[in-house]
Amino acid sequence: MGTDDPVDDDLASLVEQAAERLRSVRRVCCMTGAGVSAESGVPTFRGVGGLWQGRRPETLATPEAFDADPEEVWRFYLWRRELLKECKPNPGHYALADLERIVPEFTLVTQNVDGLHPQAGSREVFALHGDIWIDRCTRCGHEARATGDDLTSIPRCGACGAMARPGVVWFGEVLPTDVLSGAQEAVARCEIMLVVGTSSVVQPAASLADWARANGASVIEINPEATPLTASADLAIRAPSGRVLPAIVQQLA
Ligand code: BJW
Ligand code: ZN
Repeated sequence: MGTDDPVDDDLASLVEQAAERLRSVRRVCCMTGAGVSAESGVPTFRGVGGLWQGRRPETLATPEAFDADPEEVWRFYLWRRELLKECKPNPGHYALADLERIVPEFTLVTQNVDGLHPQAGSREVFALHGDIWIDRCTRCGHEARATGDDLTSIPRCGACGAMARPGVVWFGEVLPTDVLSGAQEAVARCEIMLVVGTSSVVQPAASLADWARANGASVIEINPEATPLTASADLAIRAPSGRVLPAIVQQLA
């Protein structure tokens, strides 16, 4: 990967270091955040472009906001479904699906609700914050997968007719127990934890990397920006995941 550009050469050296570390272990866990889908055109939550009509997503992604104004919250989610219909997995998603085949024990944990990891071919995915394409009944809990054909009306339950809500985890809500415990198990067992495209501020996801380190794993962060995790990471690669992950896979294949 050597080039005439010193920046590219630095990146190439970091990629080689990451590949070298990955080559020497059997158990790898990767946690992704919104940044891994940024190169697919999916807006991130925080930072530039992370706003929705002047409101921070955090003020809409709560049970209180939904109780106060379900139409407003549904407009936000229907708009995002509309946007996602046009988005496809990017080389970063595909590289993680490849890693699952290359690494003897590989677990993917994602905070993303966009479904792009399974679409790229990742098979075992612990989706900590749910799935934006699920409609869950507010009365009986019945769940149905949205087709995306009608993105103008508020979905209603096919079983009892009550209003549905998006099948995602909002602030103040508990993460699905089986998903979180599956992720925690993989984090505790892994020898390397990759943390890709997350600002590492939302709990409990943000603590998983600390837990991996406490259990003896090394942490590799891939993110163009520094985060609260960067200082404690064993290796931090400051570049887009759609560029870095395929380069790592290329070294391993
Ligand atoms: C690139 C890139 C490129 C750009 N390549 N990278 C302990 C302490 C303090 C508070 C709490 C605590 N424990 C719990 C809380 C409360 C709360 C919390 O964490 N608050 C903090 C924000 C202060 N957590 C919760 O409420 C959680 N529930 C819980 O813990 O239950 C028990 C409990 C409840 C209450 C009190 C105590 C315990 C639930 C959290 C649910 C989060 N839900 C959301 C919305 C999901 C639905 C939806 O999509 O609408 O999940 S919020 C939003 O943030 C979404 C994301 O999954 C999550 C994380 O965001 P992410 O992925 O990191 O995205 P960004 O935008 O922040 O960052 C993108 C990154 O990508 C950036 O760094 C870029 O640089 C980078 N990037 N381009 C690579 N090309
Ligand atoms: Zn129902």
